[in-house]
Parts: sequence; structure tokens; C-alpha cells
Amino acid sequence: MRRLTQLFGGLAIYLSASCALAASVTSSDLWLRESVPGAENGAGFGTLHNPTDQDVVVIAAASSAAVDVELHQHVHRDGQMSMEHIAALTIPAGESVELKPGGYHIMLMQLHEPLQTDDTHSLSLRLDTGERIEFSVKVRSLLQ
Ligand SMILES: [Cu+2]
Repeated sequence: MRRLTQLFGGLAIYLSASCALAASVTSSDLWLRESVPGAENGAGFGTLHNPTDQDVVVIAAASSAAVDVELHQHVHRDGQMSMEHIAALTIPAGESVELKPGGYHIMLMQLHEPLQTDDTHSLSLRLDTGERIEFSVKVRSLLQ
């Protein structure tokens, strides 16, 4: 019986170790929008998927393309469209959240240089658990 307990104990450790290696957020279609001339800031879009069985909370982001990166949301207020900085973006267990023009998006503040079509930049998301997930993101023209 003791041997059986040891066996299951070992298995549990193995399983939790392998889970820790899998990213809590995945995406296959993240992209950055090509800059219009003179634009100081940029934006990123795409679908963030949570393949785990627990909610995931994104609390920060960073990119090689900009000084600072914020999570934003478009809001309609008094007939005006504006953007709002959000402190956290929750992706429910097993579900996806779409970042798109006019909705949630990743805002690149103070671009180092204009975003040019086909350039690739890093984008990392930080979760409230401390986990950091790295993506490689391509710049696309809005006209494509
Ligand atoms: Cu924004």
C-alpha cells in the first residue's frame, strides 16, 4: 500500500510540473497595426485563448516596439468614442477574448519607431500569477 501511495504521489508531481510548462494564454493571430504618419502610439489586436481550466488575468504587457504598453478598451460615452486604460483583462477558463479595433486592444505607448508592415516585434503579457508569456507579432496594414 505504501508503494502505491508513493507511485501516485510521484505521478501528481509529474502532472503538475508538466502543466506549469504549458502557457496559460495562447494566440495564433496577434498583429500590430501599421502606423499612420506621425502617430506616436500603436495598437495590437488578435484573439487571446485560455486553454486552462482556470480563469487567467492579464495585468500588464510589454513590447520591443514601444516605451510602454497598456491594455485598453474602447468606450462609448455621451455619443463619444474614447479609449480607457483597463487594469486587468480576464480570459475565462477555456474561452477566448478578442482584441479588435473598437473593442479591447493592446496599446503601444510612445513607439520607438513607426510600425511598418511585415516588421516583427516582441509582445509579452504578464499574468497576475507572475507568469510572462512571450509572443512574436507581425505588423500588418489595415488595408490587407
Ligand atoms: Cu488604446
